Amino acid sequence: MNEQFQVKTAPELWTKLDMDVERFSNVPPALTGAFTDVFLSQENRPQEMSYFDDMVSNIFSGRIQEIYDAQQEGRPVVGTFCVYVPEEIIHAADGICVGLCGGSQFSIPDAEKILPRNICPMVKSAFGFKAGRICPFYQVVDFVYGETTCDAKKKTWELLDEYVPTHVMEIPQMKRERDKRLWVEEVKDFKVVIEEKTGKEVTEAELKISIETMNAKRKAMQRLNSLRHHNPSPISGRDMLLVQQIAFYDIPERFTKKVNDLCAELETRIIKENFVAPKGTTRLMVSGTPMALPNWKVHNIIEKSGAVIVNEESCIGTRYYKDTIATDGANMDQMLEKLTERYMKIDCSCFTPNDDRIDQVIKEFRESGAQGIIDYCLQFCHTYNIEAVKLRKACEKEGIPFLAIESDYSPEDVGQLQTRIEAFIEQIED
Ligand code: BJ8
Repeated sequence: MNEQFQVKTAPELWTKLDMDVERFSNVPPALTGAFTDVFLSQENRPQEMSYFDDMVSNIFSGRIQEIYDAQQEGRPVVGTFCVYVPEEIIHAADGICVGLCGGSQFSIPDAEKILPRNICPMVKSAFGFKAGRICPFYQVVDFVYGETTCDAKKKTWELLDEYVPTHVMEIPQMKRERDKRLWVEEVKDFKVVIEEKTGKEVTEAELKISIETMNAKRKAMQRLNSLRHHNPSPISGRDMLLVQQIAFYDIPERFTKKVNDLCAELETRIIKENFVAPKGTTRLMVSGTPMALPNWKVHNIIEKSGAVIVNEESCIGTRYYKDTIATDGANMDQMLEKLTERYMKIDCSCFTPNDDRIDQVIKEFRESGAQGIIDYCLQFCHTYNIEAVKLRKACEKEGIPFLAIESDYSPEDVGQLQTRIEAFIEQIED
């Protein structure tokens, strides 16, 4: 499959978007190389993965052109950094929502000219893309919507506003009744700002359609995730991660169809006993901080060490799709309340207490048939790092093998991580 894989270029389009075209020209060949190594080196991949491979091939060209064309027709493009920002409302106002979390080392030097070095690489990578004008997604957005989840993010938005109009919504840090009321108010304000920006009032009918569209997307991802739980696995963890990353860049309806097509193929594969990893392969689950495209580092190490990843408890993973929105809201206020209820179930470590997440990790561990958990924390992410202490205790109590790792986007710790992960797999196999 895909022997000619190449990440395509679009210098004319990039020029229109005021990018640093010369510098950015280095990115497509580098991404081609990384993608070939991580994904195309795998054997017996599902045929339907070719759509997602094509999405990567077109990520800086065809997909940007689609977004650009829609923008020219009057549809505003909104960048987001967190799964707490309600995309249903953006979609209902005919806007386009794209996830802008940074998963690349490439933009970090640009960020470190301005930001302190000792903050989360995801925040630095995101900021560096805009500061250096080296990402077409950042250049095509009309404005961005940040949030007050962690300190690194909320203070970076103040600086990012100098480069691109940056709005911020307050996410509560606790889940008491008064916090829930605050969150409903924030979502209502969010709707007003989106309506002002798009020049289009969100009607009940449009919001209902949008909620159903996103529910269908999340259900397709739930279906896919439960199929991959089959033992032996019909799809690799690397391919699952890729699908979950592309969820933040694609047109929702098209993406849902392609995920369902992939599910149908996996169902056939299971019947035909056509698996990606032989029976007896060590099954691991990853939990923790999100892995934004093209952060494939840990998945690549784990699966090249001989294990298969069978679940991601992450915002680029189950936290994004485990819950859907109840559709029985009779009017706008009720619909927004149902929407906020679903969002409040996202158990980000920025909340305190956050014991629901610990329970959820254990639940997903059981459902996925994993044999151990690797908790992944981006460097300097204090909330996930500290929460790993509680998670470790809970895993010890349940007898679940547990490994906590902390990493960034640089290749420097690959050898050390590999040694620790291989030892963890051996410990499970013994
Ligand atoms: S709901 S996980 S997407 S905030 S890793 S930038 S927390 S220092 S990404 Fe997240 Fe929303 Fe929570 Fe999910 Fe800060 Fe930690 Fe970095 Fe993080």
